[in-house]
Amino acid sequence: MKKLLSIILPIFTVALIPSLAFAGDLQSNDFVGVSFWIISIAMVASTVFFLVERDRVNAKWKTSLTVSALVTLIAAVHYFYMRDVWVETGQTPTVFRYIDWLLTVPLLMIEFYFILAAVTTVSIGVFWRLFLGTIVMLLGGYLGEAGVISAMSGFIIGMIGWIYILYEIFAGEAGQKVAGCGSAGAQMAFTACRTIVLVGWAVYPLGYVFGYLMGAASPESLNLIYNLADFINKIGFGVFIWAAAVQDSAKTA
Ligand SMILES: *C/C=C(C)/C=C/C=C(C)/C=C/C1=C(C)CCCC1(C)C
Repeated sequence: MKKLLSIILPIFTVALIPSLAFAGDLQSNDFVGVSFWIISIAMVASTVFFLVERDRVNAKWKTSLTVSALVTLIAAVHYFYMRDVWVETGQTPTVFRYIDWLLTVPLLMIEFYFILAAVTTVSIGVFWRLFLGTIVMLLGGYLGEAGVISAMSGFIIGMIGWIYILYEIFAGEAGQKVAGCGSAGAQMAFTACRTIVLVGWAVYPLGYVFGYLMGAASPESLNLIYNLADFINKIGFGVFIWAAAVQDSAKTA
């Protein structure tokens, strides 16, 4: 029954999502539109992958794979809508991006907690601090882009949130716990994911600076770069966790 559900659910999703948004005007020379399309399908495929692969790993890793699947599922739905906004209006779908970030970034943050919880004892405070950093980071950015506060204040507030997250996973409780957890699989996943948060995530504040503060990047290049970044930061993130889960499960099976 569980197995059946994990197969049916993704298929249902795949069948349903395209009907929600219809990009009838996608042109063959619209590379940004095409990239929206490719990423949206990759998100759907990853969702199926993570849900099916859940059956292969030990019980303690299953929640991590579920959360990875939720991240890519939420992103898939947003990507279909974002593609439509882009194709129909040629505008950057800022609101959808921020809603997607607001839903998926806390889920990515809780992954750090689950990786640690799978192999060692760790306080839930780790998650709450990462969650707080996320809210500050995204609220600052959004208020800045929406013009509620100045673009520069929004940037500074957003950077404080991000740096706080980085501190927690590199030097705070989370960073200390992983160093001494004794599981090679968990350390591999944690280290890869925090590198993504440092390097892969840097794309977004850079986009804010060049695109929004300086007006030096076109909407085309910005969206293309954000789309590629999301591919790594959402799907790649999940794949590292999947690899660790498979490795750790094989050892303790
Ligand atoms: C899947 C989506 C992800 C991982 C989105 C991440 C977004 C950020 C890391 C955004 C960061 C920002 C700053 C650090 C400062 C300026 C404002 C933001 C929101 C662009």
